[in-house]
Amino acid sequence: METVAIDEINASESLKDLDAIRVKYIGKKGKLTDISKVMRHLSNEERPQLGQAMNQFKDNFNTALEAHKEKLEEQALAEKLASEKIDVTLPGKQPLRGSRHIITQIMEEIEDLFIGMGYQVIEGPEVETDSYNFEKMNLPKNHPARDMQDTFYIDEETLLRTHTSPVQARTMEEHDFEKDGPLKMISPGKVFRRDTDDATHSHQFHQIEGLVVDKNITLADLKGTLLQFVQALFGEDREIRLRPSYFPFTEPSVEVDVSCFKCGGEGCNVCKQTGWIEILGSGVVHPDVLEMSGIDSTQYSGFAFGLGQERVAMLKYNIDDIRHFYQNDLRFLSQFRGGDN
Ligand code: FA5
Repeated sequence: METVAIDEINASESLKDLDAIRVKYIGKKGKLTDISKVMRHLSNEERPQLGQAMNQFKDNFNTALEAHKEKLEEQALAEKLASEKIDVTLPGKQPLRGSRHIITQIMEEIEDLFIGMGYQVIEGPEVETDSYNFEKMNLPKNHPARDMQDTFYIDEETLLRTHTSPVQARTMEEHDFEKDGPLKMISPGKVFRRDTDDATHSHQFHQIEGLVVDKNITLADLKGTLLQFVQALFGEDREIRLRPSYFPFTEPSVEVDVSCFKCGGEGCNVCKQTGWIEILGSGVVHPDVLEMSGIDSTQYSGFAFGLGQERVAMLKYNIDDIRHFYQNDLRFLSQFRGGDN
């Protein structure tokens, strides 16, 4: 029986078959159990001989079984490894990488520029009071110039700020010239106007406010600062032009134009044949604005400016429609990866 059993073991091709052979021979109802049943009919001399033979069989059977089981397991593992082989030379799946939005990039570029000139970056609230947004900017209630900025009101005294200029008043009120020295700050952020959306207007957009207050600050300081800013952002060969304008919070007020980046001033379709493109509003801070924020206008003077970030980005990258910035179309956004490549 032993030879037959061991042949069966060695011929079996799976762990399942092997287990069936084990049950058949040494299982509870197996052949060995059958043989042991004859034990009681044997003589006292024969019984130990049979017992010994059965133990011998069991030992040899188990040894053969274990050895074959190990072989089958090794085979199964080898087959599994072969079928699951990974080809590491296959190109991997490229994960989609995001980058900062173009408006954020422009904002950070402008912030870096002004930080380099010694300015602080200060943020203000987007939900603002009528007092900071208008009154402290020299626009009392019912002043006709309020119509220049159509407004989202929350209640009579609360609104979504229409420009970043209220941060001027907030900063001036807190500023202590004795302790802090000259005031030099920029303030980037979201602003809101009840404007109809078109290619150059959005009801929500971004501005950067700039404010410098100290003794003897003049329009010449404004011009020098903005020339440096424009040349750093648009190129060394850019020039600026100041045009008279009106803002209730600056006197005099000026619109600032930059020489056209496409034609260099000769006139083309981008600058509408004028050679110049408008980029921001600015001026010398109105003495009443200084006084309303607790600054003595007989001793101190200042300049301020406010530029639209979308407009700057449109000019810098020749983008024809402001709505591209907000539509989250990756075909547009992925063209401006900046330092995020
Ligand atoms: C102002 O908002 C003034 N607070 C700027 C200022 C600050 C003047 C300090 C003097 C001193 P204005 O309404 O012109 O000004 O807006 C400034 C810039 O915001 C514009 O030049 C333009 O670039 C941008 N802008 C205005 N309205 C929109 C709009 N609806 N969508 C996109 N950009 C706009």
